[in-house]
This record gives sequence, C-alpha cells and structure tokens, in this order.
Amino acid sequence: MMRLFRTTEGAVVQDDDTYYDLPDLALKDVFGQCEPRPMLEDRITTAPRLRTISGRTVIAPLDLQEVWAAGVTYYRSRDARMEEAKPAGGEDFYARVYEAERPELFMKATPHRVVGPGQGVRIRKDSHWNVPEPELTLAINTAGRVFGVTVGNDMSSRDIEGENPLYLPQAKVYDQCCALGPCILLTDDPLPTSTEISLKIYRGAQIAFDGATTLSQLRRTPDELAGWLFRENSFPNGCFLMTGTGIVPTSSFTLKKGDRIQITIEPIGSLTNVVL
Ligand code: DO4
Ligand code: MG
Repeated sequence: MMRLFRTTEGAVVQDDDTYYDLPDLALKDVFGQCEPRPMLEDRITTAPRLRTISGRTVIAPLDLQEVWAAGVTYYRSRDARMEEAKPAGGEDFYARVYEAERPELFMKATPHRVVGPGQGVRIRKDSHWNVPEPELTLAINTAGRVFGVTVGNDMSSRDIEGENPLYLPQAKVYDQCCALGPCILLTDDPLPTSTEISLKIYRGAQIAFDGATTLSQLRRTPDELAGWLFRENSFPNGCFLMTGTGIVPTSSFTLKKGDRIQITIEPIGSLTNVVL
C-alpha cells in the first residue's frame, strides 16, 4: 500500500513498511499527473529512506486544492437534516436530493481553511449546535480521476443550516471548518463497501459520542460523485471531494470547546482534532 503524507519538512511517501523523504515534491504536481502512482514509484527509487515518520509533524495532505463536499448521501444524514429543517419547512429538499440523480455538491473549503492531524478545528461563535461530520474524502487529479482517499471532517453548524437551507455556506465554510489527513492512501479501486468509518468524541476522560457506519450505506459511488463535480468545472491543481456523513449524533448533542474528535477509516488511519 502506498500512502502520501505532507509534513512540515515536505512530502513523505510510505510504500508498505518503508518511508521515503521527498522534500521537493509539491502535492499539486501529484494531482497534476494522469497516473500519480507510477510517478511516485519512480520518485522513491532515488529518494532517501526514513526509518520512521514519527519525528515529523504531519500536516494536511494538500497545498493548492479546493475542498468540495457532497451532502445527504447517507440515509442517516437525510433523516437528521429533515428533522433539523422541519421547523423552517425545509425538510422536503433533503428527501428530494437523497433520491435525485443529481447529488448535492457544495464548496467546503479553500486550503487556508483546512487543518491537519492534531490541529484545532473551530465552531462558529454565532452558533450553538455543532457537530463533526466524518467523511471518506476523495483525492481527484486534474483529469477528474479519483486516485486516492483520505479522512475528512466536515464541521457543521446545525442550527444555522436548520434555520434556513440557504444559509448552508455559513453553516459549512469558515476558518478551520475542515480537517483532512493523516495521509492520502493511493487507490486503484474504491475501498470495499465493508470499510468502517468510526467517530469518537472525547470530553475530558469520558467518551461523549461513539458511532460507526460502513461504506455500504453510501448511496452514491465515488466515481459518480467525481463525475458530477467535474461537469462544467475544472480544477487546475486537482481537488478533494468529501463524500458525505453517515454518522450524525442525536439532536441533543453539540460539540464543546476542548472536545477531541477522532475519526478512523482503516486502512487510511485516524484523524484527530481538538475543538478550539
Ligand atoms: O445538506 C447539507 C449538507 C449535507 C452534508 O454535509 C452531509 O450529508 O454530509
Ligand atoms: Mg457533510
């Protein structure tokens, strides 16, 4: 398995158990390849080996990529959003987009709004009902091909979205609203549908939330979502596409400052962030 990390000292590629130091590799050049894997295989033949990556600070695996997101791709998200939008009369739109051929796609973050493993995510000061959304996130090259996957957290303000679906950009896009990492796992095929996505939220020594889903619950395929995103849209540096959440805590739950959010998708790894 090949994994691509970005660290404060540059890129590191893990090929099975060996790490290779590629300080001059820009991620935009990986996303610009028709076939990123052969390019990386070639680069590691002359790269110095590292015994471990543990001395490095791993950061979000992007440089110039936009992050987009798909929504209401799991029944659980449809249900939770219908409940939160009901008082404002907006629930019908969620039911319709879950069934529709055209998926919901929205712009989630530009690179400066994205944090990596161990960094802080934020909740908006003008919001009182917030959740993390643990999402399989696709790495897509400039040609629109999904070449890898990472773990993503689509932080969301449920009260703002619930008040009016037209407020979605404010519920979703703000400073430190998105976390990605710890690496891009290069994939030739989609992950098996049995792949588990788990979310644990620690509050002090307690677990405040613990839940899991599998990719079998995702209503759309990665290629289908990428195909819609690339319709009439070009990405000169490639992009990321979050595939939606299948885990939404019950309506009484909201994040608090200091909560530690841990999202795990094996075989990619775990993404942990603290709420600032
Ligand atoms: O419809 C609003 C956003 C949905 C979303 O982010 C999700 O389902 O993951
Ligand atoms: Mg989401």
